[in-house]
Amino acid sequence: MFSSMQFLNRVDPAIAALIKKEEARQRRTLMMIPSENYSSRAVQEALATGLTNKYSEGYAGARYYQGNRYIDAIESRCVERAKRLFHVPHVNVQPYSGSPANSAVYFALLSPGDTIMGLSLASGGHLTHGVPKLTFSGQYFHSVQYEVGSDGWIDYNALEKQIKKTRPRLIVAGTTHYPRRLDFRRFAELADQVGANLLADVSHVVGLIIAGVYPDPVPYADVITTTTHKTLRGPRAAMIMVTNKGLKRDPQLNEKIDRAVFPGLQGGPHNNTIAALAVALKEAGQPGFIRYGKQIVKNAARLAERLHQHGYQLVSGGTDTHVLVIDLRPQALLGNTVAEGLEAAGIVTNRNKVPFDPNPAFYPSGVRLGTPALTSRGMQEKQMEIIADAIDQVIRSLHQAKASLELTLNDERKKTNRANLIRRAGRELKQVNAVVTALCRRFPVVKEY
Ligand code: DSN
Repeated sequence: MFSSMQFLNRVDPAIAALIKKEEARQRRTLMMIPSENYSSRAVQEALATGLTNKYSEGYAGARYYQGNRYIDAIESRCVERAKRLFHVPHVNVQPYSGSPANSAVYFALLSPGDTIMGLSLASGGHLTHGVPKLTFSGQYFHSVQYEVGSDGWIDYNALEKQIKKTRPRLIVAGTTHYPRRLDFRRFAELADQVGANLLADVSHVVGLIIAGVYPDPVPYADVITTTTHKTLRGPRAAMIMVTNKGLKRDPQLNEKIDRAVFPGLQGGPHNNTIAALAVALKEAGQPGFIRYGKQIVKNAARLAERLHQHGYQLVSGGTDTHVLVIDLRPQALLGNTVAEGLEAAGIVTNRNKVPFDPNPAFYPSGVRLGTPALTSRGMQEKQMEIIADAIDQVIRSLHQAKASLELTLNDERKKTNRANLIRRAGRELKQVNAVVTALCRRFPVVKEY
């Protein structure tokens, strides 16, 4: 897609060939995993530089290694751009990715055993938001999770009761597949009532915040984390932002966050990634980015509307963000079958839990779709209708194939049965793939933003 790989071709043709195949796959399929996107050529060029050779533990002006004059300038510029774009007084751009960023916030603000509260995985949260047993955040802290109501929406009155009862030290307002906007003001009111810190994890929606189509948490949260490779279209990394509200509450917060990242949890920052993030932040500060963010939401709304017209049940009834989740229980299909069937047709999504899912996470009842990457390719509402029709055709053909093979939901857990089912639907999936190919040709992957 973007790489010339002049040297790699010669030194390691096997890896070069696999990279080319992956880039070709990204070009000829519809990237509909809502956490994925296409970074620009400029971002990728910054990543593939000699900055990866340098160690620079510490922060600009206070490193533990010599030779950091230019690294300091790059990191400082990155920080300044982030501060300007988000209107916050302090940013740490060193976290390697979202999970380390959230862990650093916990390390800075909490002691083991403190109560944290986040949205459950099935309701749309993230592993690091306190999922019990499986995760660091669920094992080292006393984790209380909140859920959406039976309508798929967060019920803030129920949340208030839960917060008053459990009195968490830290509340996470953040999502990975909750399709609705969060009310950060309400979260802050509830957190203030029990003296809890409010962490907004805006990894999925950061680009929408920049575009003004999602609420801005800056006036309400103490700390904000975000990954930088989703709607922001940067490299795989993360940032931690401290707000004025957070600083007012704790004037040492900047230092606490910085010390938690380094030396608390990480060693040397990935300088090539930080340079690429600086580039992405510059791109996100252009007027075109605002149009981009608005279009993501318009596209998701149209996709949801059309799927709804086809009779699909969407979690929360639709979306007002970039993401939607189809609840496949009415179709009696597993998310696995649908995600694999869609992939066979060139539409790349991921299987996902739905709220109150009776099935386990590995065999969930939903499929998650998003529009950020399609929008980066320049697709608009008309294309979303074509894609919704294509998704419908795939799901209907899988449903029919399953009936003809007389498979149960339990049978569907077996990979070979799913492969059989997808083979049976082969002709229809091929037809859909022709539509996908035509769309991909008409909307090539964008190299410049
Ligand atoms: N793995 C990301 C997602 O797909 O939403 C969250 O970190």
